[in-house]
Amino acid sequence: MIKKSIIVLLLLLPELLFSQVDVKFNVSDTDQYFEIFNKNEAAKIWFDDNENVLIKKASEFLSEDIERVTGVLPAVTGMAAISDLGKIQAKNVIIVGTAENSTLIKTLVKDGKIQTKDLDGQWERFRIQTVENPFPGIDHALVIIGSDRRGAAYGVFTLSEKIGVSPWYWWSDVPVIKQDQIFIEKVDFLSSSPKIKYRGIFINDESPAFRNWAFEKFGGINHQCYEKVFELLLRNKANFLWPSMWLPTMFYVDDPLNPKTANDFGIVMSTSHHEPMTRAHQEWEEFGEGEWNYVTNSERLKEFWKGGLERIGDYETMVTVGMRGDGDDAMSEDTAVDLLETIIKDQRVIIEEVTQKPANHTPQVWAIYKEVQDYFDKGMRVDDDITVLFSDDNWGNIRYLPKKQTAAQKSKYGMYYHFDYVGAPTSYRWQNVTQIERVWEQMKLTYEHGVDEIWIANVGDIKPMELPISFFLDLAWDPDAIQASDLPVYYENWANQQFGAGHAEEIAQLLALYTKYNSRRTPEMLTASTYSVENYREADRIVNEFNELLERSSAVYDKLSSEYHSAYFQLVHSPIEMCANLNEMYVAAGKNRYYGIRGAAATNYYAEKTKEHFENAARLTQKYHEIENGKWNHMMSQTYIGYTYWNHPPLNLMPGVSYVQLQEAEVLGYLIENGRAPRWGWLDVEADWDFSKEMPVFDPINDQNYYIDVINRGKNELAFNVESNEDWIILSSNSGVTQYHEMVYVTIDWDLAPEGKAEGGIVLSGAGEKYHIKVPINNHKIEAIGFVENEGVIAIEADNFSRKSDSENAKLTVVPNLGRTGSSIVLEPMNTERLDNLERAPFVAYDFTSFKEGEFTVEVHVSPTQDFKREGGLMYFIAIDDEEPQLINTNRGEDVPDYKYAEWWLRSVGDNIKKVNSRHKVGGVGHHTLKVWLIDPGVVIQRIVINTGGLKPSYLGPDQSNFIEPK
Ligand code: REL
Repeated sequence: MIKKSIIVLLLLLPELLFSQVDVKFNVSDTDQYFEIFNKNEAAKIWFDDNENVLIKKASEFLSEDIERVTGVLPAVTGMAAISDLGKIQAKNVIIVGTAENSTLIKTLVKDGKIQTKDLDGQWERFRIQTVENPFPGIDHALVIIGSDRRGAAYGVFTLSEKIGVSPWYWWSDVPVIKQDQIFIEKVDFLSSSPKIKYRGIFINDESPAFRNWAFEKFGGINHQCYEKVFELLLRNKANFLWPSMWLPTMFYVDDPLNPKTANDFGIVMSTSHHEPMTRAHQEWEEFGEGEWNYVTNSERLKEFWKGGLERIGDYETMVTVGMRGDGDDAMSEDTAVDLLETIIKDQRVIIEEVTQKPANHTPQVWAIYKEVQDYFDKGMRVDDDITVLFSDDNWGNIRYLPKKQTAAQKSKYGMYYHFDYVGAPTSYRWQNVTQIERVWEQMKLTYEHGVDEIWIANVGDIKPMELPISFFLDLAWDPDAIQASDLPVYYENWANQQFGAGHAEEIAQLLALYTKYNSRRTPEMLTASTYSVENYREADRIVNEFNELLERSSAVYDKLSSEYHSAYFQLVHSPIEMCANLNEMYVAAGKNRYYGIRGAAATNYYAEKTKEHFENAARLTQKYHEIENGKWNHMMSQTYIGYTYWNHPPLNLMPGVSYVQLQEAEVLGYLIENGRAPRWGWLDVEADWDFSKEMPVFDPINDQNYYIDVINRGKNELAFNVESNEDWIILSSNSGVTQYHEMVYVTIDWDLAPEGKAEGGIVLSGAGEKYHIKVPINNHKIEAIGFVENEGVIAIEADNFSRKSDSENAKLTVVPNLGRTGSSIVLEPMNTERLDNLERAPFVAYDFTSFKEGEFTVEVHVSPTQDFKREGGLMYFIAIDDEEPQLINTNRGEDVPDYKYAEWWLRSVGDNIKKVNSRHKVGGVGHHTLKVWLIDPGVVIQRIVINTGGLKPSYLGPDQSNFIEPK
């Protein structure tokens, strides 16, 4: 596709940072611009041949990227000597190099054409500058200067993105739009250094998907495979990798060219938290002797580690120090601080011996993962040059953040975060379940607590984690550049980058919503009983939401030009389609059980439905594996249905379903919305069983619509009639014929209804039976304000406050889309010390109306943030009306640490929520105000449920209550 006569200004994050570099694809007044490509002629690309090989690589990537856009491959020349220059005539050249080592660039500095002082000694900065008549015989130059080799590469890839090459062009087949001109506005742009020094990913838990894919496509997880990974990292301005290690993968052993290739790409290699001294876990199995135990086998271990250090040579490496047990386990039952201190001391001696330099000349990291936190908590510290890498709880909740350092303290900190995990309560490995909003909130918290040396995310198989990978690495470049209110824009820019501007807004919403829905409960943890079939129409709501998303996604798919289809399928449509199908399968299985124990013919229908969706799941996997002629075969092969414990099932296992034996003749039965319907309750609904023969109470403010679910209990079709005995009772239908079941909806005509409390009735008849159902109403005249009680509950999304008051030094910020249902509120700045003086604490107030008075329970739904401060818990104050505010600890009862699989933790990460309760005495029917004061950062309020006595079990809670504006 050729785009003509449109000026396209790409505004991509992090290009909010780099927006001064302004690329145009069609201009008339060409003098104002540097010409990268025009009329089949491309600028030439020069670099100094004596520079680090990454400069050559970056120059070649730029040339290939220009070819991707224009179809013409610009010539790339490595200048062996500056004297070569005189021999060349060229109109436009792009010069790529470092300030320190490029003779070309140094000559320009000497000639006073550019200056590079502000790049001296800087980390990964770059300058993009246009220069007139840079050298004799050359008219114009575009100079991309790095403060170091990676800086130069990031400058190149910034330009690549601007001309329309997405970092995901290969990994997700994002098309490159063809242009017949590329110009860049005359510019002198100087980037900042990234705020986080080492930014990277961990390819982990990569079998079967990534591993089988790599073996099929590259013959192994070898340097050809890693070239693609390293390129992806550079394009995302990352520099750091924990390589694939799932047994029996060994980065340094499997392909001796792996480390060299990493070094050529400028990627700093390291090994994961339990693989010290660069040696992959599997290596001990292969080359070690004896036990993995420092008490009994230290000499052999030292030898083994020395071998690791010897092979890294002068490649940039971050050496993992410390020791955990064999594999991802604790080293010993007790926290043996002395032993671990000795181990790290001995490892540093090995580092000095091998490198012949003081230990602090080699970057090192000590990972505080799982039980290692105990060592830190017991006071173990390491030398300042070793980065202390804290971690999340494997489920995206930061476990600990350091206290503010004094001027004399110089500790360096990092963070290890997860988008994928193998472990309790149940592994999550199949789809992206991470909301970028939670990443923003937790990593911003991390950053504002001074953790800025390393950020690394466990990304599983890389695919399908493209979106959170982009976001994590963009945020790591500059966490200050993305505020909560920018998050919707981030989605949009990302969608724009992959699929063009046309549908970016809609695609942004699809991305935001599918990740939200998946974050409610991981696909692996879904069961037939996750969402309530019985209460709040929850199960249907989940299916409807997903199917509506799928419909919207299909509409976009149809509208996008076909070149985008593959990328769109990979990045947007397929996760929606697969997860919609999966959720519908579990809801069908839930209904199978629901109708089964109520003896309805619908049982058999939902058993078949479950199977259809299960079979469809296999088809959808197949579809993914077939795109791009099988380029991504295996990538979605992780099993995900039918977990029976934390580890994945060997094969997908359909949820169990039941069938009922039906008699031939039709039989009438019914169930009432939100009503009690005990198992086997059909025995005789007219008898005095504990069974609802009464609909919930209708009132004019909530103006409810409730259903009667007419069920058939026989094989033959059931014809039924429904009649009401009052003109104010409105039925959605008066008769029907059903094989399985059919809903009849009941509403009230309030103009005709009597005042106050009254009762009408409905008669349901068919197959020789007749049932009487009561319809109670309360046509009250209460003046409602704010959120209105319905069936004993008031549910409020946190961002729908009636008033908000920020204080002088702290404010409440809405994080759009964060949470299971709506948006959330958080306290900023995130390094605020506890605000225990209420006068200084910001608050939100929610108006609501209750139809009762008495003791209410308020459930505040907060994200499962850990007590990262270790100061007794993260707290808020809460009060209704004028009562004394109560101090509530969101971490109360969390005394057993997460990694010991504490009950509180298993529940909170599984549900991705914590419901924190407080009791309140509320006097008077009518208008009240609930106030919440946030006093600790990290408390993320998602929603508030006020239970006046009617709350029923469900996963997400009732929908938000009706809201009445104050007059
Ligand atoms: O998520 C993690 O960090 C761990 O599950 C893994 O690093 C773990 O060590 C596993 O791959 C071990 O084989």
